[in-house]
Amino acid sequence: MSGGLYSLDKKEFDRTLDLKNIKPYGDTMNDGKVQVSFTLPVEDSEKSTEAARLLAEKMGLEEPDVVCHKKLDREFTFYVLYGSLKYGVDYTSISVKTVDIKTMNMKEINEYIKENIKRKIVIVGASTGTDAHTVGIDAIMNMKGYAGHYGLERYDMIDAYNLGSQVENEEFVKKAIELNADVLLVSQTVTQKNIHIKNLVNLVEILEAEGLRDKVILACGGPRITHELAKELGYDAGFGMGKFADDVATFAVTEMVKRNFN
Ligand code: B12
Repeated sequence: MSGGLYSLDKKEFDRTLDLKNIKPYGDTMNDGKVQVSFTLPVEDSEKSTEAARLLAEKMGLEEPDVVCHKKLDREFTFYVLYGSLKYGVDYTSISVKTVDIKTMNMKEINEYIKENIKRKIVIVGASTGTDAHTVGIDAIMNMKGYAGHYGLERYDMIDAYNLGSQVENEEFVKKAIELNADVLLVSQTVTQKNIHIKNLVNLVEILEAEGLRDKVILACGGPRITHELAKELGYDAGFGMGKFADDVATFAVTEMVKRNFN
């Protein structure tokens, strides 16, 4: 009898796991159980609850249950549904481009800079364009850091300048020149209508026009940024959720040494 991931008596991995058709795990292997939530722009009624259920079926959920429907307003209702996803994916065929580094801690990074670059480095960061989200760039740069990882302002061997949010690309580049930046960090949170792509590309174009692109390490980050996307857009690296100051600092300093920035 199989009781989920491990059978109770043998503590053995569930052999019914099929990596070629991997499905969400709820209670037992391959049950495909997921929870979805969304809002419909209609009143809370039996009819709209049925609409939510039918939508879940169209998403590929078998036997969906509407477990919560809550009126948000006269004409908006919020739903939570559970169901079993029909689809799986071939896990063995997936390959993802990632930043290939072994992250050092703050102390190691400071030592690395002292030994290999032999001077303080300058990092300038901002949330650019119309983007008003500051929490991401603050998490990376602020002295106190985020989730137990000190921000770049705390590093002895780094002069970190956080320009804040809604910084125009032209202004960002002007400041980078003024501060003689080695590393530029861009945070982008809003991706509506692909605004992040236009904005990120625009920055690369300005840097190229100024003849600066090869003279700086350029990295971006945000909840919807991947390393692959960043590379495609002309950045040296991209960092998403769950990445911290030590990740980007490790990348930046090792890249500086690789590219003889000292
Ligand atoms: C707080 C917040 C706001 C606040 C921001 C206040 C502030 N001072 O930052 C306010 C209310 C202003 C706001 C406004 C808006 N917001 Co808002 N907001 C959020 C919210 C709730 C949290 C974002 C956050 O702080 N996350 C915490 C940080 C720590 O996470 P993070 O940014 O991902 O950062 C981590 C990594 O991504 C990475 N990282 C981030 N940047 C960088 C940079 C570098 C260089 C590196 C290395 C790493 C890195 O490191 C961090 C730590 O791991 C999210 C929803 C959510 N729950 O995520 C919506 C959300 C981001 N907002 C959203 C939207 C749509 C808006 C508005 C357009 C709403 C509106 N219609 O007006 C406006 C846009 C305003 C503007 N011009 O930018 C959407 C974005 C959807 C999209 N993909 O485009 C979200 C996802 C909400 C949603 N589900 O719809 N928002």
